[in-house]
Order: sequence, then C-alpha cells, then structure tokens
Amino acid sequence: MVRTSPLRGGGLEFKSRPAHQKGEQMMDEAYKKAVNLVIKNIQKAGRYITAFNTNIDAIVKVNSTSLRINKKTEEYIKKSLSSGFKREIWKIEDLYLALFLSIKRGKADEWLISRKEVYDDIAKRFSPIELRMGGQAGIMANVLGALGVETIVHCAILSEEQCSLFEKNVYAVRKMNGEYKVVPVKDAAKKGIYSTYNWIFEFAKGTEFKTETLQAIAPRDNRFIATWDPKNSKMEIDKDFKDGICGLLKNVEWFVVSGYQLLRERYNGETYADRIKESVSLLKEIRKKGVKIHLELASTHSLKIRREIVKKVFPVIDSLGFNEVEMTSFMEAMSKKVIDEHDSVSLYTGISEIMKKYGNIRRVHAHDLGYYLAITKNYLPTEILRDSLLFSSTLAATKAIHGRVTRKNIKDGLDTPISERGKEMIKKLSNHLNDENFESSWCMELNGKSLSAIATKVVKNPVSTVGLGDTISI
Ligand code: 8BR
Ligand code: GLC
Repeated sequence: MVRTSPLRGGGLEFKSRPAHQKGEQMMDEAYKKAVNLVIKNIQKAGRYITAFNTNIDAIVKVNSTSLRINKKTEEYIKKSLSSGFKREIWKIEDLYLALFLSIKRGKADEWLISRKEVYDDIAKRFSPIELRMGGQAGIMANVLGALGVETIVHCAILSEEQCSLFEKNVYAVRKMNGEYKVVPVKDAAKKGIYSTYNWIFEFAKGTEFKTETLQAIAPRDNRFIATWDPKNSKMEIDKDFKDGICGLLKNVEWFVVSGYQLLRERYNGETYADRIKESVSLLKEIRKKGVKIHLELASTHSLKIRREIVKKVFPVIDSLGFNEVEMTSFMEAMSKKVIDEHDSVSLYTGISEIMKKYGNIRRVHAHDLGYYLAITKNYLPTEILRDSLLFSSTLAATKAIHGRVTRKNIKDGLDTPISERGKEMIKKLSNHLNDENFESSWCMELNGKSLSAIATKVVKNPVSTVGLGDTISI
C-alpha cells in the first residue's frame, strides 16, 4: 500500500517485452526495479496510523518432544474430533487439540484463552525463545517505521516492555498539559503497567504430533496462536488515542485498522456489536476528514461477528486485505461460496464480488502462499500496483529470513527465489482472463480497474511465519 506520488506512471517496461524473454531473470529484474523505486521515494509518503491490536508475542518452537501428551489429553482430542468443539481454550487440553488441528492442516489459526489459569499454565509449560512485537497494528507500525514512514500506533497497553519493542518513527498519542500530542512511542511508556503475552507456537514442515492413536504431520511451516489479551479482545480504545486522534490527522494518508478477530460474542453487559459500533464511529469521523481506511482481516471464528464486520465495517472503508482462508470465511458471512480457496481464479472472483457489492472499497489486496492478487478502482495505475506488490513480497521474504525488516536487510529478501506454485497460479489466472500478456506482465487494466497478480518470493526455512500477512498487506 505504501505509495508515493512521484512513482505514478513510472512503471517498468515489463509489459511490452516479447513472451520468450519471460523467465526468472526478467522477474528478478522487475523485483529489483520496483524495490529501488519504492525505497527511493518512500520518504515522500504521508503519515500512517495503525490500530487497534498491538501486543507482545512469545515465540515458542514446537517439536515432537514438546508435543508429548498424556492419555487423558489424547482421549480429549479424540472425543473433541468426533463430537465437536468450540474454538476456545478453556483448559490446557484445548491447547493441544488446537495444535493438533493446526499442524494437521498446516494452517495458521488463533484461539482465545478463556481463563487466566490456563494462560498461567501455558507460561509454566513452555519457554519462549523470543519476545517480539505482535498484533497487526504493532507489526505494521514497525515495518513502516523501519522503512522511514512516520506512523502513529494504537496501543492498548503502553507498558515499558511493549514500548521497548517499537522501531524508530513510531509515535503514540498522549495528553500532556491538557493537550493531545504525538510523541515517540518509546517516550509514551507508562510506568507500573504490565503486558501479557500471546503464545505463538511455530511449527516447521514435517513436525509430527503423534500418539498411539493420533497422527498429524505438518504439510508446511506455520503457527498456532493462543491469545490472552483482555483489552484487545474487547477492542478497548486507549482514551488519549480516542479523544485526541481526530485533531492529529495532518499529513495522515491512511488509517489501517485490524483486531476485530479478537472480539468475543458477549461481555459483561455488552456484546461484540457494541464494541464494533464504538470503533466504527471513530472510523467514520476519521474518514470524514479525508483519511483513507484500510481494514486487514484475520481469522475470525464467529460467523455472527463476521456478519457484523461485513455489515458495519465494510461500508466505511476504502481498502481491504486478507488471505485465502479469511476470504472464504468472509464470503460465507456475505452468504457466498468460494469453490476452491487455494486457487487464483477463486481469489479473483471473490475480490471482484466484494468490490461489486461494496462500491466504497477501491482497493483489495489478497495473499496466498506463492502469489498475491490486488485490484484497485480509481486509485493506482496498473504498473504501480504491480510494483507495490513486488515490494511487499520482498518485505515478507525479508521478514521470513530475519524476523524483522530494516532498510539494509531488504536485499536478502530480493535474493530469495520466486515460487513455482505462484507462477502456476498466475498462469491459471491469465488463462481465465484470456490475456496471455498477463502471464508475463503480471498486470492489466480490466473494466476500468487495475489488476495485478504476482508470483512471490518464498523463503525455504523461515525463522518465523507470524506477522508475514501483516507485512504483505501494508
Ligand atoms: P497470514 O499471516 O495472513 O496468514 O499470511 C501469511 C502469508 O505469509 C502467506 O499468505 C504467504 O504469502 C506468506 N508466507 C508464508 Br505463510 N510462509 C512464507 C515464506 N516462507 N516465505 C515468504 N512468504 C511466506
Ligand atoms: C494476531 C495475534 C498476534 C499476532 C498477529 C500476527 O493479531 O493476536 O499475537 O502477532 O496476529 O499477524
């Protein structure tokens, strides 16, 4: 999404080349040019705001030893698999059930921990190898900040530990001497308050979760998240941020919002609908002042909550981001079916349907392993759209290699090979669109819109996969 006006119309010569010149070298060249262009112009980007969920992630690497379970847990998993389960962690056995399912499917997932005792138990059983910035808002703020883009972040708990994890160029809103100010987030830390951690269980392709009667082998690297985050699970908005942000929108281009996936259906005296209403009234106020809104989806189990997001949040945004699984589940909330979520044509059809139904959404950016697909309406020329995707793929590869992005380490992302699966998916889409040029140009104009789909760089042994989707969509 990072866009700077001087790039407008300055795309690559990619499109006009003959088909036989396609190939790895040409793609690499396109990647390099796109990254250089964006980096050269990034200082000219306006400010960003990222909200609402910022937290600390405790990273745990699981292997067959840490996945050893007793007979009682084994029976619990089997019973849950046959008679159904809620996707919530009420007891420690639910954590192992979730890990079993996530490893078996190789899919990212996140379940809320429902009792503090279970959170404490997890903390006793597992030792994190690292504490890292977590939450869509926090992760995106750090990527932007590291690239030199000034970003105001919403943080429900401004603990010293949380604030120490931010990069340069990231700011918070604080009321000082009766006035709302944007201050470097490291200076905004409040003493005497503490953060809890979200537990990120990373597993590598081939990780085995095996007992006498159960077996799961991870088909790909991925992670499961167990979340204990009372403030973000209620989408509690920090008072200074809520009261002050509308007066601090000078030079702000985008407000990037996420965190709805953490909501619960009920609270003491309130429901998810009340919590969504409060955030939407802030979004509307901000949008009235000319700031564009991007919503980043995440895996949201409750169909009721998904329906409310579609009904109340989709109409007040300009841009939307998701992965293939999230698309399927939100299409369900729109009473639509996706035929095969792991397919570029389905992704394209889904995006088109969303944009048709919600005319206010001018940009949709979807990602799957190996390729990304984006459509914009009255926003970006096709080549610029493609360059922005090439740039985000490079950032994701960089984060997969190093765990964080800096201006210097982006070159390692560039050196990563391009996914074969991605190339096949682009070919499939070109056939569907009946445009053979698209297979090599990776962009086209279609019915007055810009469309781009690119094969992406996929890192063989990522240090971590958490936060890659957030890095891609920004
Ligand atoms: P979510 O966080 O929304 O699930 O998105 C994860 C995305 O990270 C995937 O769609 C894929 O594009 C990207 N990704 C994964 Br998973 N593993 C990767 C890897 N090893 N290298 C680069 N990108 C990866
Ligand atoms: C969710 C989780 C958070 C994690 C993030 C990664 O927001 O709650 O812990 O860092 O996803 O995308």
